[in-house]
Amino acid sequence: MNEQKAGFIAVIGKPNAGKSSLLNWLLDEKIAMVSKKANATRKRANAIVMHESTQFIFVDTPGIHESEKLLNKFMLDETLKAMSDADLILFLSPATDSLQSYRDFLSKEPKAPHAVLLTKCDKITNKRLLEKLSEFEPYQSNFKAIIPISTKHAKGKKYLLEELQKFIPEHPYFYDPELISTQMMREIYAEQIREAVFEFVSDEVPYSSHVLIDKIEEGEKLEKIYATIVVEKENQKNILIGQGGSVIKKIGIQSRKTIEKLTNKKIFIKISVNSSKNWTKNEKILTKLGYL
Ligand SMILES: Nc1nc2c(ncn2[C@@H]2O[C@H](COP(=O)(O)OP(=O)(O)OP(=O)(O)O)[C@@H](O)[C@H]2O)c(=O)[nH]1
Ligand SMILES: [Mg+2]
Repeated sequence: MNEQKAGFIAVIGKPNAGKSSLLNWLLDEKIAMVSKKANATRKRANAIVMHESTQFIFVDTPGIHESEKLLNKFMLDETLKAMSDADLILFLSPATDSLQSYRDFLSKEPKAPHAVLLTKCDKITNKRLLEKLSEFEPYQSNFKAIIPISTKHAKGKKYLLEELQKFIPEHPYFYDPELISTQMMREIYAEQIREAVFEFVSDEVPYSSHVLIDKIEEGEKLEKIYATIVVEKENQKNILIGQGGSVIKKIGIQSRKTIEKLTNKKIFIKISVNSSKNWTKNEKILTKLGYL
């Protein structure tokens, strides 16, 4: 038998680059929330992926961006921590974007070696892909590898893992190889509800929302989830509930469906909405909610 290898890969890139989609794609499971809107991910989350005798721990991070809000500072901090703990940094650059975010990343002088993952390659032609690869050529002394992918297709996963395997050190497995994530189920449930909030509510409301899982009741046939969405203002609460409860109903239905798929169980969800004044700027509340 081959020696066991195990290591951490930090998944980095600007908001909307496709980081959370990559984790879900690698696992064939939807554990991380994905949204068309930027800045969806708040906390580090991970996906444990086994390939031959290698255990990869992919660490999802919030997109790199600068802002004054305390919550956003926390998000940046999460990303920097993941980068410094990694054996390899995977820098995600959408094939449709310019190289500016990559240059910004290089200017931060990352401590660990990195590979570039060109994401969303289904959106461009082969000709454009070749041009894109040549745009990266001047930087080839900086990166260890450059790999084009698309999470819209199943193919490419094995090739990616084989390439990444080269950068993982010999080390006994960190986790039971049966595990797919070290996140608790309640965190994963909260993420699915947050994803639905991003889908059905616009403007600042999703960014002002935090989901608390108050209680989970596990029955033999049915699992009951009781959650609260905390927003910053009374009017945001009204938007989230919607006329006659229409919006919160949609959020409930969609998150129930995704959680049912994930758990293969029948799910009942009850979501309440509360407002807590300016929680994204309040140190005490951020601490209570587990961000600080
Ligand atoms: N066409 C296409 N779209 C993709 C691909 N990967 C991700 N997307 C879309 O890009 C958007 C952003 O994806 P996310 O995975 O949420 O991006 P992220 O980098 O985690 O974003 P933040 O958490 O906000 O930093 C979503 O609408 C995805 O469906 C891909 O390979 N092809
Ligand atoms: Mg994300």
